[in-house]
Amino acid sequence: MTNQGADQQGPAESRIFAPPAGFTAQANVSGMEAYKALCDEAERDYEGFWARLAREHVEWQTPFTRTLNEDNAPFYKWFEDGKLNVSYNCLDRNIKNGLGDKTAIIFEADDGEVTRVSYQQLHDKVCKIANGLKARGIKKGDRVVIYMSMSVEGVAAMQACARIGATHSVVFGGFSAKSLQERIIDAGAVAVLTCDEQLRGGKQLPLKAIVDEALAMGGCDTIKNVVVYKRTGGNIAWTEGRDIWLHDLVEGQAATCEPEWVDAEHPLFILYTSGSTGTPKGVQHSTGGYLLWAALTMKWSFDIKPQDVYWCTADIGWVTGHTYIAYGPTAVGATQVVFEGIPTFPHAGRFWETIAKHKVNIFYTAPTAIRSLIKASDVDPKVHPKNFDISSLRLLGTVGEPINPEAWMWYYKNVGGEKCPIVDTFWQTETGGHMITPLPGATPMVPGSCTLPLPGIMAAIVDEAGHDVPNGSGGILVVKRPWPSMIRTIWGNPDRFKAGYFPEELGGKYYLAGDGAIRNSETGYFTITGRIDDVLNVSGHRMGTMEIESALVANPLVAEAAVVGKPDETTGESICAFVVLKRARPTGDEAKQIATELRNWVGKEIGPIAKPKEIRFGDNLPKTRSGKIMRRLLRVLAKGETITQDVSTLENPAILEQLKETS
Ligand code: 6R9
Repeated sequence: MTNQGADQQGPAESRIFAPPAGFTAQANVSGMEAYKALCDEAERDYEGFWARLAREHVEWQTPFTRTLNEDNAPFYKWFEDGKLNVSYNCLDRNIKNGLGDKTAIIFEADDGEVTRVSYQQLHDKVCKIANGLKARGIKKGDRVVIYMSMSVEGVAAMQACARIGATHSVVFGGFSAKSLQERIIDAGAVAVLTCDEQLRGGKQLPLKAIVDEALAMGGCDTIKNVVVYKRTGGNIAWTEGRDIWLHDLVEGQAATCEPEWVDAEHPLFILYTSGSTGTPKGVQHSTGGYLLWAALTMKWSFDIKPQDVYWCTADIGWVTGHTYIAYGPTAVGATQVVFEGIPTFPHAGRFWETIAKHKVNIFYTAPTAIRSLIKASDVDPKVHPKNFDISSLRLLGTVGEPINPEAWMWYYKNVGGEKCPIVDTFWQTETGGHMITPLPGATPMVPGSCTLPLPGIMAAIVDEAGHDVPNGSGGILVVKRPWPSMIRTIWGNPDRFKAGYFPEELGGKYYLAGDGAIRNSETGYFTITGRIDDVLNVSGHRMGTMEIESALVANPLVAEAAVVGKPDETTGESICAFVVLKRARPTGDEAKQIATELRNWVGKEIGPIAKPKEIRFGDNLPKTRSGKIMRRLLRVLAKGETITQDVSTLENPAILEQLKETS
């Protein structure tokens, strides 16, 4: 492990922005004293702190008596003898509290059409789907893959699985048939829920056809049902007996469904994510601990209030769409916008236009989107936020990657009008919810810093032996104590879970996030300096370099490939692949043509998001005498910088010259 962190003095950013006084006055966590009081409570009585919160923010069918079980660490158990149902907590509980007629979802379709769904209507939809799934023999403990676009039905499908105790695994609609097939097999899923087609940016994109292709690849015999939500009415193939329309599945089903009361540790979902080695891993989350943190962070980080209109622009295919669309907002009875489209259709002012249209108060998006919209409004001033009435905003958030201070300042000034706090929320698929973030009514903000851990989150920075490093020195980000919403295991691979997240080198007790970080000497604020492993972050999407390399070498033309990240102004990082072919090194048009072919190949193997932006061909790759590829040097070459490092250990230094340029 190496830390490619910021300079050892700590980040140079010195601007500091206090939360607006008016915001603090009304905030759920008001002022730093309130924040510190919560942190102190957690320090004083860790289990008591979590038990109190779990009783206050979750409704239990059977109360728990044991808060944390560490007997089989790192396979921690939280609230283990408690029973509950997530969908009951997100729907019935709100209806019981008088919110039945409140809008749960404002669905903003790709073409701008709006559909409003109340809590009662969402409840009925979820129950009908749940009953329909049960009628097809799907039951508690089964795995169900959801391969759907952004829709009310997508959220309802997730909630319906939760209602019957089936464990869902949502696969992002941008993944290829092969990626879908691998996930179906790994999860041993019994059903796939999908759409005929998805609608994005005015285009109809196939989903059902990709499911058909995935299932035809073989190995998916466990799949007995493919449920299809009709979104566009486009032409699709049909397998009798296996395929069923969603509207037929729910036909005649009751609008009530007794929730399946499950143990707090019951797996609510599996979500596949990339690691530094091997195939994507199925991150398994719990029911009780996960729900607690989804609800609580809505209240703490997003300061959610009953009258708010909240909008998270993520896709349900990513963890952000799980915690901060499907579960968090519904758990707290909020009204949220669910958006089907893309930020640039029909124009790059779509986000601001939609905020104005629905009077959005809380807006949560990714730095990559902000950066691309800054660029777009430089090119076309008409799409600049100042042309839209976005004065309803009171809080902004970012997630997915570090936000550079310039983009933060633009967001703060032009979107927030210098009156909205920004919560730069650091977290991961594995953490289930926010970990390090400003509290909007408490923490003074520094652009580019995710500031301080949430109360109860024992984040720290250590060296490679697991020893604390002083503030101002970079190191490895860890969490020293288990927390309720943490990953429970990797589906079907507990050894990989233990070795990967609780490595022996760090003493086996600390959760290893996989990111480098540094704390400011004066404020103690955290700044994330990026992954310390071979994981890339392209537009906030996580991808393993190994995965892309394996996809490349699976092509019959390719002998060897090495993939590195290259800093990119808009996407944060971009993928640069160095490739050795089995035939002579191509140049000119031939190189261009093969590069296109390989890009499309990766698109088929993994999905369009994994296509390398740049491919360079060499007769070989730079290797040490023992045959190890020197990725460090490739990173320098990718950036177009001159190599200043010692290359005397290289077997073949001449190769560096050849790999300097894009073919
Ligand atoms: C929620 C999510 C996790 C990785 C994480 C880190 C990066 C996320 C960040 C951030 C700096 C932030 N990351 N939020 N880096 N500041 N506010 O994105 O989950 O897809 O699993 O990615 O994203 O590198 O390790 P996931």
